Amino acid sequence: MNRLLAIAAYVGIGFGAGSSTAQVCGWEAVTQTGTPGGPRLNPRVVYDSTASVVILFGGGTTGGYPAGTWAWNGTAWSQIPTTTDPIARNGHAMALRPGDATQTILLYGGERFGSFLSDTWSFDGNDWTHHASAVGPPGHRLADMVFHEALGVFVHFGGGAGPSGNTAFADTYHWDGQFWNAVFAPGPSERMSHMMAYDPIRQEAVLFGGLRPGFGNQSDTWTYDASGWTLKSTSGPPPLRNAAMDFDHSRGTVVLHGGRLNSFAPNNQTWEWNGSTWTLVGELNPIAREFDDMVYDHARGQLLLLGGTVPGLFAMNWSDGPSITPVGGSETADYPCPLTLGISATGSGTLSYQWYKDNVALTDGGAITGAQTPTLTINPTDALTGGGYRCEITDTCTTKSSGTILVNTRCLADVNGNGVADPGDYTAWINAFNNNDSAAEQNCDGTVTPTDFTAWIANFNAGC
Ligand SMILES: [Ca+2]
Ligand SMILES: [Ca+2]
Repeated sequence: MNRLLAIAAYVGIGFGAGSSTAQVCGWEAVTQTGTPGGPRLNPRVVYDSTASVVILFGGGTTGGYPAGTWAWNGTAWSQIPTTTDPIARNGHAMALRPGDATQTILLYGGERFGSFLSDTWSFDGNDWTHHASAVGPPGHRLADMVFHEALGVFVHFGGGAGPSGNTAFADTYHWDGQFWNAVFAPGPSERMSHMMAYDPIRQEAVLFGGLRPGFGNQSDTWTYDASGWTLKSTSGPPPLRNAAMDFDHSRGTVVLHGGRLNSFAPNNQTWEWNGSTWTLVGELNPIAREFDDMVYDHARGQLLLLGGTVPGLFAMNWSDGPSITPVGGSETADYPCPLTLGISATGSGTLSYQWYKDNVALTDGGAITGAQTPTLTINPTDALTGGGYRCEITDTCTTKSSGTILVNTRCLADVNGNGVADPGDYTAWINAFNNNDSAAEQNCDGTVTPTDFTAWIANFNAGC
């Protein structure tokens, strides 16, 4: 009999906000073609919702400052054929105002060969415009900026400048589309290399950490809305600068990765902010990195990480391993008829399977086929077929086991069900046949016909 288990059950993704260290697959390398894939320190990326591409500008390499405005479409990078680009730089502030009619990417400041820039540019998806008369914030490099959807303005905070480059500022500026406006908003201390993201659910900008010259890295979390800055937390990630942070629209949380610790070592942690508390997602080696940037790619539904001290483009995989159906159950093997146990699973990448009986791994051979596939078949079954069966499924994240499927056995020759093959089974078979009772079925074809009598004799001779 071909029996696929029909227990409707589902193993969901098993963590939620506020839990302890969540198990996730982590950052997975994305195959990319095009040139901007190499290491770039302090590049800036934003998501262009009109063209459904990620826009990259700037970043430093050992060879200097790669030029051009680049678009990522999910598989390849291509340079946008602009007529004018801002001069190539790194450590600039860049953010995007979404909306088909209003979309603008705003760029301010940065650094190039030790010079601090204070020019303001906007990009409409096709070309850049230099706002030559705009007088920008005093923090020229390693500031951060978001578009604050609730306030309808770009919000720029902090940054460094000065002769040594290590004079930091605590200034909040709004860009209204034409001018920079200083805002009196007491809040975070002066700093640079901090991280900002906009949280559209809680309608606030989020700021974390950064370097306060003379005081080291900070670990405070602030939010910014119409009432100004609010200190939300002083616990969570360690004191950090140069990390990457953005809002993950698939999770509804702000995600932070990497950065430089006070020890100067790169950080390998990923953290998640739910509006009130930070949760350590995991220490996701081997990509401890700093000077990277992060963006949510709406078209692909992925949080992307790129740039920094490690080459490559990475996407966050929040999975905690395969989902398996069913989670368990019970089954009866009418021996010697075949038994089929089926399992289905979804997960990341190519799945591999391994069936176990009573926690001993099964291999193909003899009566067993499919021991490393979703479907295990035992043909023929016998009195020893009974036991606890389960299947382990491995995806790119981890290995998980199905629940145990308890297999009981029943001897087909024992038609009268008294536990032994005895002469009474002959009479019982005749009665079952005359009544078209399924107990008369002996040759595993699922129907009761006269040929089942020959099969019953064979089954009887094989014994129970
Ligand atoms: Ca019997
Ligand atoms: Ca039959």
